[in-house]
Amino acid sequence: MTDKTLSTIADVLARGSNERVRLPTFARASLRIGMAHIGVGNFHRGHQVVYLDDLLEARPDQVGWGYLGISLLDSASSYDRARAMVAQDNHFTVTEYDPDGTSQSRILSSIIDYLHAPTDPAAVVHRLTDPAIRIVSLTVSEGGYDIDETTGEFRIDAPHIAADLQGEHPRTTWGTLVAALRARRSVGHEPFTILSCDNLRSNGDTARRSTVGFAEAVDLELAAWISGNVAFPNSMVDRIAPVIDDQLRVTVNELTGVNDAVPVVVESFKQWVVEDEFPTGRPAWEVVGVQLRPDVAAFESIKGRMLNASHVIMSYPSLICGFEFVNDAAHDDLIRRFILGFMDRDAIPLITPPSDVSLTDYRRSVLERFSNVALPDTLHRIATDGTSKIPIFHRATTEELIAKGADTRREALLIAAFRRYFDGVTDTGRRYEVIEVKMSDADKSLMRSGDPRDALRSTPFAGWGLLASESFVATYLAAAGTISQQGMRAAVEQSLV
Ligand code: CS2
Repeated sequence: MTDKTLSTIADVLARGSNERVRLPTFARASLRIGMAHIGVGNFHRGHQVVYLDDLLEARPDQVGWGYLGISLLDSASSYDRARAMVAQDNHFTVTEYDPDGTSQSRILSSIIDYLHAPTDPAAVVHRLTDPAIRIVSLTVSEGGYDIDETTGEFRIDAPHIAADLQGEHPRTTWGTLVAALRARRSVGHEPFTILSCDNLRSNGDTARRSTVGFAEAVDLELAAWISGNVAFPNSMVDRIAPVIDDQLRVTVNELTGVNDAVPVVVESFKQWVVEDEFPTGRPAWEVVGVQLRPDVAAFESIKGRMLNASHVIMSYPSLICGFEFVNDAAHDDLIRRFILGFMDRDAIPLITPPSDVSLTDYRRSVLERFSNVALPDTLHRIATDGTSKIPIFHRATTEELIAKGADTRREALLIAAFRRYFDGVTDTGRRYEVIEVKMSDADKSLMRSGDPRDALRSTPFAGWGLLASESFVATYLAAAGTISQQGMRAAVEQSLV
C-alpha cells in the first residue's frame, strides 16, 4: 500500500535536499563494484553498508569499493526483498535510534547492484569471477556455516550441501564461493578475500573450515589451493538491527517521509573489529572507525559471552513471562537483575579482556542498549534459532562453570527455559511461533519429551557432557520443575537468591 503523503526514494534524491532524511554526499555514478556481500539482510544494510557510505563520503578515492549484493535464499520474502531493492535502485533508508529516543535517518547508496540467485542461477558465479571483486563478505547467520557443533566439522552430508554437490548451479553459500574461486583459478585471476560478518567464534576460521570443507568434496587440489591462497580474516561485528514488520515499516516511513519498501532500523551504537588480512586490498575502513587489530578473538569473546549471551539467556524467560520487546523486559526489575546476575556472576569472571577494554563499561553498555526505549527489538527475534545460538554463546561458559564447581543456576535455567519455549505459549497465555529450522524432528521430540533430561540429549546440548555432571542435572531439574509448577518468574527469582 502506498501512502500518498510519502515521497519515493527517487523523488527525494532528485530533489536533492530534505529535512527529515540525510542524502548521500558522494557521486553514486562514479562508484564501481569492488566487494560482493552474501546475505543482504537488515544487519548488513545497517552495519557494513553504513560504514561504506561513511567512507565514500569521507574519501572520494574509495569509489572502487561499491557493493554487489547477493541473496541466495529461495523464499517468498527474499524474492520480495530483491524486487524491492532493484525497484529502489538499491537505495534504502536507515534510521538510527539513540537510547534517549532521538533518531537520525539517511539514505544509503553504496550497494550498486543486487543479484537474487534463484531468479538467475548462473549469474552469481559469473559475476564473482570478475577480478574487480576483491572481497566477498558474508552475513548468513550463526546456523549458516553448517558446522557440526559436536565435532566442529563441516557438515558435508547435510541434505542441502549434498544436493549442492550434485546440482548444476550452486545454491548454498559454500557451493557458490567454491564455484567462484574455482572459476577464478581456472582463468588465472586472484582469489577474493572472504570476510565473515557473522556472530561466531573465530568467524573467519569458521568460514575457512566451511569453504575448504565443501571444496574437499569437489576437488582436493582446489581445496589445497583455497587453503593456501584465500584469506579469511576474523571479525567482530556489533549493532542491533530489529526485524521490520509492516507496522514498524509504516512508523519509520512516516518518520522519514520516504516510502521505502525495505527500510532499516538500528541502534545508534555500532562496532566493527577486523583482522587486517586482506592480501587483495581493502577499503580504508580505519578512516570511519573500523578497528583493524590482531586481537579480534578477545573482542569476539567479550561480545559473544556478554552481549549475545545476555540476549539469549534473557530472551526465553522474558518471552515466557509475557514480554514482547527486549527493552520492556530490560526495564523489569527481575529480568534486569537476571541479566546483571548472569554477567557479573557467570560471564565476567571467565573473560580476560584486552588491556584497553573495561568490562565494567561493557556491562553498562549492554544494559543501556537492551533498555533503548526507541528500539522495537523483539524477544522473538532473539529467541529464534536457539539451536544454533545457545551452543555458540553459552557452551563455553557453562562448561567452565561446571569444571570450576561454580553456580550453574542461570545456565541451567536457560536450557530449562529453552525447553519450555517449545510449548509455543507464554505464562500469560499468548501464543508465538517456534522457529527452529536447524533442529531435526527427532531433536524437537526430545525437547518436548515429558522427561526434562531428554532435552540435554538433543543435538545442541549432547556434546556438552551435561548429563555427566550430577550437580548440573539436579540444578536443571529443579529449574524445570519450578517453571512447570510455579511459572517462569518464580524460576528466574530462584536462580538469583
Ligand atoms: C542477537 C544479535 O540474534 C541474536 O541473538 O543477540 O542479533 C545481536 O542483536 C547482534 O549480534 C548485535 O550486534
